[in-house]
Amino acid sequence: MKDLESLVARTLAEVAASADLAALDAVRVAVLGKKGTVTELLKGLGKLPTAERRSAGADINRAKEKLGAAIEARRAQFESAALERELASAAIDVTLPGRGQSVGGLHPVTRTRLRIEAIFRRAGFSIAEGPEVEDDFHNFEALNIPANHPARAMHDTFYLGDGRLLRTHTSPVQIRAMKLQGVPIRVIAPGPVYRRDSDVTHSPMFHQVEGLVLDEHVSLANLKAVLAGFAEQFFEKPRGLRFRASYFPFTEPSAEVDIQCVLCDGAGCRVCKQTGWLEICGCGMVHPNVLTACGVDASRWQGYAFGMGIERLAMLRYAVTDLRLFFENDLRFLAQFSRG
Ligand code: 2NL
Repeated sequence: MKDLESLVARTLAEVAASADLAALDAVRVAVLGKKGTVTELLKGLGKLPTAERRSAGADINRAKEKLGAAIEARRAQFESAALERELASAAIDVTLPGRGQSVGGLHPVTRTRLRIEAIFRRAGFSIAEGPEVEDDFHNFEALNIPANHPARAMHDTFYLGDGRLLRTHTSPVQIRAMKLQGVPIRVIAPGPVYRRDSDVTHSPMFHQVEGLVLDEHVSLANLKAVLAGFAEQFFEKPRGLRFRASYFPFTEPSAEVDIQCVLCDGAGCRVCKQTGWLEICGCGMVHPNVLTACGVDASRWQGYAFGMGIERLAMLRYAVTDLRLFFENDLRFLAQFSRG
């Protein structure tokens, strides 16, 4: 009985000293496990004289219960301490100030593209898209720009080295539309284009919208009316237009279109360089060679095409004087656009 008392005292001390759940479990196994000291004592009861057996059994069972309870209590301590630690580490300070939220918006170039698309959709145009990586045929050959044609130099093309290239205009989208849908056709092709050109007024990637209308009786007068209507709706005011004769390999005749300055109403300012006019568009009647290359009968069908820079239109509409602002994505700039 003396041994039992000291075993209990020693074990209680060990339970109190155990540093973690694993140490505690080692104590439990050593005392109460299948081969534990207390378990062995119980097994040995049979060898005692009958007279002592009863009270010894009661003593050992009391010791066993006492130790079991002490171990259980210590285990509960460890578990609640672990829970406390976890709660403390995951604590959220709900009194901290929030990070705030701000509403995003569409990029001014996107806003401008959507505005252009809406105007032309109302005028009966459909909207076509196509690959940005193109081949020589769709970007040049079909547009009456053969190899070694001086017009190729104008385009400062990015070549991929395997015969493919980054489209220098969205005309190839219209070439594909002509081949696929045939005539009559009334389509615009907005999207990014690429040119090896980078300075204050040129970006290697910019956005263009081209338009193409082919039918049996489409004339230059129709082109003038459509462009005048577009300019009036885009700038929210009727404007004078003037056509200057120009040259593109894919149109004949060709013209560049100026609009009366939207900032000074033609009086002369910094943006129009005191001329009162702004160039907004290149255009012309589609060259018969282009029609033929797309399988369209040039003796029956004719029409016009035009091309405009979307960034240029965005600059005029929003009175932005530096093209590069559109590509820097500085939120202090972008956050200023909420007008459609
Ligand atoms: C400009 C000039 C222009 C076209 C683009 C075109 C497309 C086909 C056939 C014929 Cl499929 N022409 N596009 C025509 C004239 C001018 O763009 O200054 N763009 C910014």
